[in-house]
Amino acid sequence: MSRIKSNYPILGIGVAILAITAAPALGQGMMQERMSQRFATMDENGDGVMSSAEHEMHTGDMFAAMDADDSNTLTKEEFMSLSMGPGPQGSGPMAAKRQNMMKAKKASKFSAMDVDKNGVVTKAEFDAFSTAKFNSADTNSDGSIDLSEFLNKHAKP
Ligand SMILES: [Ca+2]
Ligand SMILES: [Ca+2]
Ligand SMILES: [Ca+2]
Repeated sequence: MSRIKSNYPILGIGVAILAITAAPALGQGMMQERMSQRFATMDENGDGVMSSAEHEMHTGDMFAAMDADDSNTLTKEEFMSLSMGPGPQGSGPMAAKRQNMMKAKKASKFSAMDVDKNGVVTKAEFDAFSTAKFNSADTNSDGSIDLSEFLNKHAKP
């Protein structure tokens, strides 16, 4: 029994070292894990691929969720207010920097979607953008997005 007991501290150090060296890879793995989960929720029928119909359904839901006043158009405020806030990345200067980057990215995405630059994104503009995104993610052009295509698009290191 005493032998097993004395082995524990060594095991503990080993795990600690492993945790430190694996940390950067872990962050990426967590991202992939999150994206895999997101993919699974979008794959409604669970056949392992996201069809364009499933994608449309999902983006339609997203649009409806953002369109707070049901006007069938998105203002920049509506778009920016989605999934903002502290989030899982925590607080502190690094998190704030990351949030600002995300904000800037979202703002540029909004203007990319607002093709006619009238300050609002209509459902048609949103759909056109989503379809273009779907097609660019579908690298083998089989009309659906499998997990590897999805990860390639969303979880690049
Ligand atoms: Ca599916
Ligand atoms: Ca517009
Ligand atoms: Ca595909």
